[in-house]
Formats: sequence, C-alpha cells, structure tokens
Amino acid sequence: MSLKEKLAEKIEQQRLRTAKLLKEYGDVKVDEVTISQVVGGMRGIKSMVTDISYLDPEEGIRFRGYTIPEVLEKLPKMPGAEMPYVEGQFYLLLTGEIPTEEDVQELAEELKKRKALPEYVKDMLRAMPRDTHPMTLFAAGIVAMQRESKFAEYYEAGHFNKNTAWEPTLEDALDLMAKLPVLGAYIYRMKYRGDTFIPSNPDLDLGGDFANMMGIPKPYDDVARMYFILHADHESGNVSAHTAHLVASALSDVYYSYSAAMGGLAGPLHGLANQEVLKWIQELMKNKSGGKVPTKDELKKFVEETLASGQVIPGYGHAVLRKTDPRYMAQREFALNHLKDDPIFAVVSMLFEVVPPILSSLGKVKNPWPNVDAQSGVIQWHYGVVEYDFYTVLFGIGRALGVLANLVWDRALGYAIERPKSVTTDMLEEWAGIH
Ligand code: NMX
Ligand code: MLT
Repeated sequence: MSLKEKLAEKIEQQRLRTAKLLKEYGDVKVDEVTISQVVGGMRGIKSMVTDISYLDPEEGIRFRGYTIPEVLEKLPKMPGAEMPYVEGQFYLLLTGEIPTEEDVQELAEELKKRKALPEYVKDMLRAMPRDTHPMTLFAAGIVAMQRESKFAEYYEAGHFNKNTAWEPTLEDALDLMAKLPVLGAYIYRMKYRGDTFIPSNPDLDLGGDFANMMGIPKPYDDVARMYFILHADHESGNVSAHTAHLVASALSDVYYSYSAAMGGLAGPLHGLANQEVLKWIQELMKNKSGGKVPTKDELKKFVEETLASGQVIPGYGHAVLRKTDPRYMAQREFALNHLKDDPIFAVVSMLFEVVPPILSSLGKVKNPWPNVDAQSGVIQWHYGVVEYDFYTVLFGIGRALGVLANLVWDRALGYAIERPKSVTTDMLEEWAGIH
C-alpha cells in the first residue's frame, strides 16, 4: 500500500472518531482557565489536539506513542548506520505506523524526486546581504517557494473541498520536506564556505545526503539523522508547531505556515537557544578560563553572573517538561560514545551538575533541568559546524517532519480556523472581584 493509500485509510477512520466526539461529546469540559494562565502565555491550557506526538512533563516526548529509545531502536536503519533513516521518522509521524524497509525506500524515492531547489531561490539568497542571519535566509527561502504550492493552485482553481484538501497538502509537505535539507546546506555553503555549493547525491538517504551537501564526512550522516529525528516534534503547543498550525488554519499553505513557524523558532527562548548555549560557553572559555575547561567554581561564578545580569541560562528550563529532556539524554549518550574527550562536551557535562541546583535555589524556575538545546550545539561544533548561528536552521529542518505531518492531518480532519477570545484587564479585575 502506498503512503497516500495508507493515509487515506487512516484519515477515513480518524474522521469518524473526530466527528463522533464533536457531535455527541462536544460539551464535555476539558479544562478550566485561570487568570495566571491568561496572562502567563496560556501555560498548560489544554486547547489543541494532535496525535503526532505527546509530551509528558515527567517522561518527555513520545512520537506516535513511542519513546525516543523505542524510535531509535524500532525505525529501520541502513546497513552500518548507527541512527535510523529520517524518512522512517517522517513515515511514522504521518501514518502512526513503524515503516518497513520497503516503506522507507518508497518514501525516500518520493522525496528524492522532489528535492531540487528552484534557481530563483538561490538567486534570491545570493542577493541578500551575507551577514543576514541564516534563519532569515531559511524562512525567506521557504516563503519564496510558495509559488510552487499545489494546495494554493488547487484552491485558486476553485477545487477546495474538505474531503480532498489534504491531498495537495500532502504533495506540498513532501515537496517542502525534500527541499529543506538542500536549502539548509545551500545556505551553509553560501554563507560560510565561500559559495561552494555541493550538489545533492541521488544515491543517498536524507541524512547521508545532508552530510554530503554540508561537506562533512562520517559520522556526520548519523549526527544529521539523530538531530532531525530528535527535533521532529514536541506536541503542538510549542511556538513553532503552534505558529504553523495557526497560520495554516486560515487555509494558508504549508510554505506560508512553515516560514511563519521559523520566525518563532528563531527566538532565543525557543530554537535559538542552541546557538545561545554555544555562544555562552565560548564566552566563558575565552574570558573566564583562558580558553581551557573551567573549574567547577569558575563555572558556578559564570552561571551566577549570567543570572545576576538578568539573562536566562540557555538550554535549561522548559514550559512543560519537569525532568531532564530525553532528547538531551539521547544526544549525551551519543556524545559519550563519540566525543568523550571534547573539551566543550566536558563543559556541557559540568553544567549538567552545576546549573540545576543554582536554578532550583532561585525558587521560581519550574524546571531546573537541561532541555534539548543544552547538548545539541557541542555535537555540531565537534564535527566542524562551528558557525553556531546556523544551529537553529538544523532544528528547523528536523522540526518540519512533525509540523508538516500535523498540517496534512489538520487539513484531513478539517480543523477550524483558530481564533481564541481575548479579554481586557478591566474584565480580569472584575472577575477577580477587584472592582
Ligand atoms: N534561566 C534563568 N531563569 C529561568 C530559566 C533559565 N534557564 N528558565 C526559567 N527561568 C525563570 C523565568 O525567566 C521566569 O522568571 P520571571 O518570573 O522572573 O519571569 C521563572 O523562571 C519561571 O519560568 P518557568 O515557568 O520555569 O518557565 P517558562 O515556562 O516561563 O519558560 C523557557 C520556559 C524554556 C522559555 C525558560 O525555561 C527559558 O527561558 N529557558 C532558557 C532558554 C531555553 O533554553 N529555551 C529553549 C527551550 C527549548 N526549545 O528548544 O525551545
Ligand atoms: C520544542 O522542542 O519545541 C521545545 O522543547 C519547546 C517546547 O516544547 O515548548
């Protein structure tokens, strides 16, 4: 059964579940909302639905019901690879099923056909100042490709229908997913490697070809596979996934939606934190410990100075998680195997000991433990990607796996335009009994 046939079957079943919930149980209460949630970033309000992934505060992410160790163990791998095919993760997120090797190869072939980056995107990127942040180049490249949207063409032709709208959305999702690694690597080579573009190799899988286009030898192919798989999704309330869902709810296509999402990912409290971690560690080693691994006392002092200057400790804390992020642990395991003697990894490991008690002692930080961003940059640095302002682009390529799968399902289930209600401060005061 092809991916599209499999999805059609699953969508049919899921539509029945959603329709029943809406028709017969629409009035069942899911949550109540307090003033601190309304003012405080809607934290914890249960107000969205997705089956692609679920984030438990204590356990961490499950992709389609599978924990990270399960995903890394169950998804097919190519012979000799340490990490599974990224294509397998995309298949799992789209369909909810662990793919066979054959399913993976079919999807990989489909993506290979679609990966050519339009020449006008390259021209546009070249015309932009070279000191433009790579996330700006990335988001601009995505929105520039909007003219390729099959969904926009279908809508424009007057074919919009709630039953079929997912089909051109799937086409767009496959097109965009195929092109993002090429776009990312193109930006990297243009900006940091003197415009020395390395063409895609049609014989390689997504992770392998990304390493090839970046110009980085093994085991960077496995690093890329691990990185994209781990960053794929974090349920739907995170800033990037939520932004994409919100924009798409206006029937905007995936190019508009995903480029908007990348604006959110580029914020330092979200995806940019991975760049901030490396920048912060470099500053520490350069200014405080003479280029060497600092002592624990030097590290503590630096953490305290950062906090005293009003900044957050990048890579620590989370809006939902209340334990160490399992994505941090998966990358730590990789680092323990491959970069045990790396001095920056030594600092990252010391931070894991030093930071949590200091953050806990502040009495206000709800989660003093590291998140995914505390560990990802050091691995990139170790393999030669030392231009840390590029790290969020890598996050953006990975995050597309889950977000694009969600957008296909948003269309399939005909989710409504998102439009929550706002209130005024006067109203909050009145409900609080202040007036
Ligand atoms: N360092 C210092 N203070 C922190 C930290 C931190 N790492 N994390 C939270 N706090 C503070 C936070 O600023 C807030 O202070 P105030 O009341 O003075 O405004 C207080 O603790 C309570 O915040 P929480 O409820 O614990 O966290 P919230 O849900 O609001 O924010 C983050 C979550 C992730 C934005 C926050 O923990 C943070 O800023 N972390 C550092 C940046 C980071 O690593 N972001 C990446 C997140 C993962 N990702 O990839 O997106
Ligand atoms: C993510 O991966 O999106 C981050 O951990 C942030 C979040 O979940 O809010």
